[in-house]
Amino acid sequence: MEPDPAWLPAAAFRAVGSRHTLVRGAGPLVDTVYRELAAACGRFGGSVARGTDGGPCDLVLELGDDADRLGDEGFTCRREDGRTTVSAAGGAGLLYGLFHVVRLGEDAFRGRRPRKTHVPALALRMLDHWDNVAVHPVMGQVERGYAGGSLFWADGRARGELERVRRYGRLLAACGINAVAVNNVNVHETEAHLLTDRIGEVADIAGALRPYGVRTHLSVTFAAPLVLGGLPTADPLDERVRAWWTEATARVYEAIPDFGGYVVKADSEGQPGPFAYGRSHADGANMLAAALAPHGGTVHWRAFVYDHRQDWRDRTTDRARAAYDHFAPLDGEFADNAVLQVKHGPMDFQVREPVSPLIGAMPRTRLAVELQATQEYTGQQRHVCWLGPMWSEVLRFRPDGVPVGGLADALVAVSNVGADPFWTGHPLAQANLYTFGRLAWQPDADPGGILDEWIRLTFGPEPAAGLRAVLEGSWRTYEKYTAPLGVGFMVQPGHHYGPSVDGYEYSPWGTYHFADRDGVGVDRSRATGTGFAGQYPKPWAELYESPETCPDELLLFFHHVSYGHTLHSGKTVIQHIYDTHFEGVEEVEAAREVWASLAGLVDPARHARVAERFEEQLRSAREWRDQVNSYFFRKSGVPDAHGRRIY
Ligand code: BDP
Repeated sequence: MEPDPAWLPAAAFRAVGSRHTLVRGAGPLVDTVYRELAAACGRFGGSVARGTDGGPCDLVLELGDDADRLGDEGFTCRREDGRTTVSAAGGAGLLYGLFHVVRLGEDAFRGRRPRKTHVPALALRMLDHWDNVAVHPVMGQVERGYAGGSLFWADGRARGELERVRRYGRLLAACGINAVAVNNVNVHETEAHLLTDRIGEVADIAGALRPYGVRTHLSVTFAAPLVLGGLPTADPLDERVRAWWTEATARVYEAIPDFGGYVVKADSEGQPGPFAYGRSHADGANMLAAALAPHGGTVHWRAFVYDHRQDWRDRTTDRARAAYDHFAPLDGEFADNAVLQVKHGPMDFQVREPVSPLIGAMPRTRLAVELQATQEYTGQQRHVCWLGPMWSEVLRFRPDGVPVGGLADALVAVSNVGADPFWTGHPLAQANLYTFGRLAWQPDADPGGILDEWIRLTFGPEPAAGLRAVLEGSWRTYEKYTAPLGVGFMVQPGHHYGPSVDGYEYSPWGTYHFADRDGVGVDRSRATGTGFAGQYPKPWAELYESPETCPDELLLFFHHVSYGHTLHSGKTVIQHIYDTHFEGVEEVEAAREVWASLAGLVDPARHARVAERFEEQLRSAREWRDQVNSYFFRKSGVPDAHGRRIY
């Protein structure tokens, strides 16, 4: 089956493809711009010329000289005297400018447009693929992947479908993403070799992504000097180890001159790291940073470090504290080309978490904020769950005056893409990828506007209202029928799909809700709990400290309260749980109806795939509702005020 063109169908190019265009400038990405236009003109009857010839034309795309202001990726767009002009200082900027005009469609060619400057707020807008090269016995080809196999790898080898990879790069460029890490952060034996003897396979992928301005990064194992180099140690302060990394990195750059750098998960969930040698995470990161620095590369060092073998009987150990406790004391110790990559929440990509207090706590450290586009905990691409509003809340959150989107150097998402013909399994999950790219470009953008943009580009105008109705509130709907009020988890252990009310309650993972006959939630206050609330600066520390001021949606993340506790909404906790779970299912039913009504307005294959997924979503939502409601009814003994059936 021909892969679905996603948000860049040929039709989106109608406006530019039917115009007369002039492309001025040289370089590989300018060539890409020209090729895109030539293909569009071939389809829609316009023409495209290259060079300085200023003959009659409607659209000019040119390399100008405003490098200081625009950087390599920015561009300006204006329209005067019947001509639309995009100017950029670099080829990447010109390509982004072209996609900007494509997004504007006919509007790009109407009336006057004052010159407007577009520059990405974040320099690095990156996807991390948790793709295994060899099929992992538990995690499969793609860890937490819900879109078929990997685009890059199959059964221990490069998949070799470079044309598909090229098309992927094109999609990414069209929403502003400029970097991809091509293998899993859990680096198993086979994957480790990508760094050395198998770097050629990575170079092929890099070659396919390069024409669209997407740089390639690699996840590496901290133990590489042991595993690949035959050294007796991986101690970051050992000269042999440092020399090994210097050498290995130089060879990577011989194969991939514009290689982006390394991603490292160290001392986390069983991955090796500097702790084994009594060294700090700054020591570890800086060793790799030193190897990368001469080549202009960056190390992304993940802050997801916590004890995954904790004693559930010990109520004082709090996983939420771990990233801050480990890393905040190291502020100022990381090299300039080391970026600390922090998950947006303190736990692990739950449907609702506060923003990680580590974000904002390290002003002298470069920061990447990590989101999860792959829907591990948000319905695994069988449920519709558009994450734009959640991500926007994170990016607008101000730990200490400056919003997260302004503190970060990079925005990273765990990719939700695979070899599936619809790219993301659930065709509507593409909206998450698109929204991620656009928010990374402009973190304060209105997510609703981005959603509309994606819908219009992907589906055209007719089904737009229905699609908006289906997607807009889908994250809150998902939240309603799953774990309540920020308490998190309650999922099936291991694969994390579907409810399991006590699945993680007596496990070593540090993910507890502490429900008993009297109440539910985790006391993370300073006064009586784990002290996590105290990791925030004012006013957040105070706001979260008290159940009276803590926002409802995070109440059970920060506090253990009785079922009769009254929320700001005026409802008791237990009645809120019942009401939201009934509502959530009703909202899925309603969305399914809306989707059904779009048959005929959406191409049949895509319509059928989504319709089929809605059946599963509804089944699963009912299961969540029944198990969560029954669980809390049995714990609390409090009946539903509306007398609805609880099992
Ligand atoms: C968790 C996933 C696990 C990842 C880990 C990570 O369950 O598969 O390896 O995050 O981010 O959410 O490293």
